[in-house]
Amino acid sequence: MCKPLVYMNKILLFLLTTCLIVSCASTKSEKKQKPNIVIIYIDDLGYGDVSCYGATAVQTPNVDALAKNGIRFTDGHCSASTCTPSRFALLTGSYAFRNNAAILPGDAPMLISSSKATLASVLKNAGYTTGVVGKWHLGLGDGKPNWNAEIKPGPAQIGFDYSFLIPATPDRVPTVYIENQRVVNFNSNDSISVSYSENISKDATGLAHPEMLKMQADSQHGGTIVNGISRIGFMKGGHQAYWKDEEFATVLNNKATEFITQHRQKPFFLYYSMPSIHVPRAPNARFVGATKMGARGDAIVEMDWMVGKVMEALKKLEIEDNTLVIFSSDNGPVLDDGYTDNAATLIGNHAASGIYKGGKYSAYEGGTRVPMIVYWPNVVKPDESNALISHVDLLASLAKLVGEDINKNNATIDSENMISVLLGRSKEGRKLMIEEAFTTSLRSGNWKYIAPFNGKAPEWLKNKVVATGLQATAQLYNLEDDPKENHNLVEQYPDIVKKMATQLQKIIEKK
Ligand code: NG6
Ligand code: CA
Repeated sequence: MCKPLVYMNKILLFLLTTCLIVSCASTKSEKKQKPNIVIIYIDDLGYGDVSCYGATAVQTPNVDALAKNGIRFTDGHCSASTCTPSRFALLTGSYAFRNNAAILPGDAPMLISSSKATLASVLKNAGYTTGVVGKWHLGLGDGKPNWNAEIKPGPAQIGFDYSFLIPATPDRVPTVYIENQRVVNFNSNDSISVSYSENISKDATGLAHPEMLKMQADSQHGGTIVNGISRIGFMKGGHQAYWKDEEFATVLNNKATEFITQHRQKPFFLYYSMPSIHVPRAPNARFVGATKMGARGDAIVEMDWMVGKVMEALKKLEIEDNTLVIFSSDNGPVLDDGYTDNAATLIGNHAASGIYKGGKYSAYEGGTRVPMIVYWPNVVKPDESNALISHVDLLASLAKLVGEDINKNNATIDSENMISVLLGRSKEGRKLMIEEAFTTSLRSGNWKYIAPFNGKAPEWLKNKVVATGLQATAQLYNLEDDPKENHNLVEQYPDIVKKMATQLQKIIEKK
């Protein structure tokens, strides 16, 4: 062979080998680059409750830092204006009405079937170690859970490798933590039973002994007293396992940061579901008096501290750059939610829903439009986005991010892949989006159609239905001119009403 040809061959061989090495290395590093994912889900935090969304009576520097260096969404929504439906949608990518999901009592069976794809199972399939810390409120066990044994099905059956839970809500029994399906500090000589229909315990109740209470409560919250606070429901036994509400921040943050530390070497997914600022609001003494708004304001400051500590842990472990953090809330704000903690009397000028009307339970924007921030240093550029987006979209979006094909295993029909919106590469959000309250609303651009309310709401909400936007006849608002939803345009735009009612019905009937 002539010399130049041999030479050429050698060069070719060299180039080929280099290409191979480089491509192997890049697949390897791409694999390594699968980001950790942390969803920080706050309970009952309103659009206007943090300073990066306009609050001045309370400062939230840690949340603000996420917003300043990430994307601050201005039309980001939880799926529903109450907790269980919202969380069902967040985890399964399906609207809650498909499963008749409503606010659950603390002894409800597990709501999500283990055959359904969830954020946890999808990310687990993609090689993630998955964990949930904090408020669950999606039911546990089948039938009435046995709190004295392994409690399943639960998070483990829908893809979570690790769980440390407040089983329902801070105001509902059982008032114990559950770690990996077992009650923490369980004492077999003091077995636990729970009832939502009758008092099965000899322990004092708030209704009978208001003098024993740290804060007074309404009659629904007048059940068993735990830690000086009466709860919804009755509980017998489990005294050694009782939580102390004032310790939530530290206990849960320790669990969350332990999980992060333990799994820092491989991609992990943490669903950190903080119980703040849900009632009963009992922030730690360190935060009492942090604002002039009483317990609700102080609980916001405590929540911000919790966020700061999680971020500090990621920084210390040098994994912050490879972690996608999504911060949001499960429903809009509420002031009086059953306890006398002066949230309403001390509110001053603070607008918990920002400029929006309504809050928790409401069909108006304040019900589901919540702070939503996406933070991922060096990947997500600081920006603001007015794209219309719902938490129901996180399943399809995060699946796409980690290269999972959710359509192959029991796909979701509601979740839309919005990953480029989440990462700030596009501002084109959803064309149509449902907001759930005790009725359903449809957003299409700035138009909002609220379907007539069929009268199905809990007894205790009955005197608030008008305030929560639940009306017997349809409503139509143009949020561009009327973000506060004050002018019902049903009469002026019958064609739009008809069109949107049909679109909504079509989505509802989708199979
Ligand atoms: C309601 C409770 C309320 C709160 C809510 C759940 C009454 C009168 N009110 O039933 O205090 O616990 O349920 O909140 O019982 S959520 O954020 O978990 O949806
Ligand atoms: Ca909530």
